[in-house]
Amino acid sequence: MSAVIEDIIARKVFNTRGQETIEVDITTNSGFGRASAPAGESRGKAEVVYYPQGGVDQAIKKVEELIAPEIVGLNADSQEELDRILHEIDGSKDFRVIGGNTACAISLANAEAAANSLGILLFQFLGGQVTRELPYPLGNTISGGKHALGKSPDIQEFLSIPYEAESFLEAAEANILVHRRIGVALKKKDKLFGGGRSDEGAWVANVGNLDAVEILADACAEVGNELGFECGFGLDVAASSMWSEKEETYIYQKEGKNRDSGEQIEFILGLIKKYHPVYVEDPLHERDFEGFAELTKKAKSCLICGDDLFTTNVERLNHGIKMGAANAVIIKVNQVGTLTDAWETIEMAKRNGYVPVMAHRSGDTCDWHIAHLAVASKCPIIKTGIVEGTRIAKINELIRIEQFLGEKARMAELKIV
Ligand code: 2PG
Ligand code: MG
Repeated sequence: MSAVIEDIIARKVFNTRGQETIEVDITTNSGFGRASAPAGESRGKAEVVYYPQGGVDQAIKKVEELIAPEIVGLNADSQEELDRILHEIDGSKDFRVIGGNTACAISLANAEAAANSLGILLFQFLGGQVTRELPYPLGNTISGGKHALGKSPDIQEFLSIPYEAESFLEAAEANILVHRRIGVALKKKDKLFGGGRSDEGAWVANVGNLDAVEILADACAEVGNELGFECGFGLDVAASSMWSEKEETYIYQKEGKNRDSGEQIEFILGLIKKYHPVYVEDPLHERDFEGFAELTKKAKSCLICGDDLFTTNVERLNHGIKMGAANAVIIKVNQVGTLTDAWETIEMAKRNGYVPVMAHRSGDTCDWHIAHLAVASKCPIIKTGIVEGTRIAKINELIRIEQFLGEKARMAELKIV
């Protein structure tokens, strides 16, 4: 069956933060796809530019005037060709002409339209008929850094990952239990805590970094004991947000402390040794490949993941691999623009023993496509929150995929190095 693109429509919608974002509809002669783009708050400097000058309104104009004439008539199942055309129309290195979020929404809407035209689900279209592995959910329980206001921790995310659950549903339930238990623990620790939550649905409370790590570690251990499988935890330090270029130091505002690069490495290694997290993201700022390499070498039984460090960019990942900078990489399509770009990065990661982690953005929409991308590309981890509507949209889609796969469904193989 063919899937010839007949129409493309772009519109302005809003993300969780109420910021304007772009949504795209693609109609083929036999199907339909819709996708919208998310937005980060703690962005890597090497990410593509989200919108052309003039913002979402200008991006919509570009879709109508520049992009539609080039892609109407194309076959939607030629994803790589479509993504190549988007690069060609843009002509820049960082999508500043049409906008990386414009490219992201078109690329995803097209894949969805192709799958829909063929009468299959998106993960089957991108991953093939034999795809059957579900990722482990890595979910945010306490927010800090740029994702929270007031006296919250400096570390951006305190994450739960039930990496021994036997099914996705079981893992999602475990994360919800951990999140709930942490809410109760925070009320005991912070008398003024009123149950406030961040954009990602994680708690926002007046607790220190170490208090938050302890509360998280305890909650994961307790829930793990109750459920009878290991419930690990992790951190997204988002260290670029703390790094002062001028003073060459990490500023821990909450703690009232500064740490230079060496002290930062020691601090993170100390946390790993004492609390045994299985995952640490962006422990150092985005230009410190050397620091990353030193930490990765010394850290035991812990994934060291680059987000701002790699920005899903294949060249930056290649550089990191050569240096031994990490052993996991965050994948966010809107950091690079198109599905094909993200796929290249995932493939390079896998060839080199890096764990690819499919991820949401802090400012997200109810778009659930990353659920399918994680399954299709066999990412063993998806980082997409635990509660809150735009996160639940992805979690619930994974529950549907698991049910759809029935007895064939398996949890992905995840080795914590
Ligand atoms: C991160 C993300 C998502 P943002 O740093 O991993 O949690 O945050 O989307 O703000 O970049
Ligand atoms: Mg991050």
